[in-house]
Amino acid sequence: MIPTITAFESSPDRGQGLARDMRVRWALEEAGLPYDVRLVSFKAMKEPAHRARHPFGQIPTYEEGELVLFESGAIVLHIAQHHAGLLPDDAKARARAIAWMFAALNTVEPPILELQTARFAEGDKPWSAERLPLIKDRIRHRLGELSTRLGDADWLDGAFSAGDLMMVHTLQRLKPSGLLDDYPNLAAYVARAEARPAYQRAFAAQLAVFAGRQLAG
Ligand code: GTB
Repeated sequence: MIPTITAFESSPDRGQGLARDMRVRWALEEAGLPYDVRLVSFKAMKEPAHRARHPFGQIPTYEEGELVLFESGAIVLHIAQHHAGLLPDDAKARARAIAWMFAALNTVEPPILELQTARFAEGDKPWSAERLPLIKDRIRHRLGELSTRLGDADWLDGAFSAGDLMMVHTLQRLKPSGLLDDYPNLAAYVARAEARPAYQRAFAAQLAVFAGRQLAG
């Protein structure tokens, strides 16, 4: 059964792969699975038909027969648990890879999201200029710890896993800030992941949505 995912009809990142459907596309490509995409507008995302799939009116969602999922982490974990290529067979290594997925979402991503909020949603507030350096320090702290753990390894725990997929997509959001540049091993880690054929296919697929809209417009 070919799953259907949802993605932005018009992604604010202009096809740079930063929206979270990219994680799901990438996981599906790593697993070698075909998928369909339903594009949704910002208006449609908040309407009952989409809210039935996603209580918070967001993307991505994942439909596979009667199963409907939301939350990119849950979707990637579901794909990884049912198909080879994203989690190790060994039970302990598998548990550690899942821990890295949670680390990406619960430990590394929150301060990165704070930076986006402070810049784009609160940039005009009088306290914004004072808050930004504090958030950047929190991000640097996490990056330093992650950089130390990664060391000169290719991936976080042995072979590439869904943990790396989630971590890399989380770190990519930092690129415009320049903060990653101070951690050459993390920048190389992101570049290594981006060179994977599955990543390239997923990136091209979401970029094609943006390019198609440009042509149509
Ligand atoms: N925790 C959820 C998950 O992991 O699936 C978060 C889902 C989420 O934030 N979805 C966003 C969304 O639907 C898109 S990915 N937003 C619309 C809304 O809430 O109304 C976040 C995102 C959006 C845009 C960019 N960008 O342009 O760079 C990057 C990331």
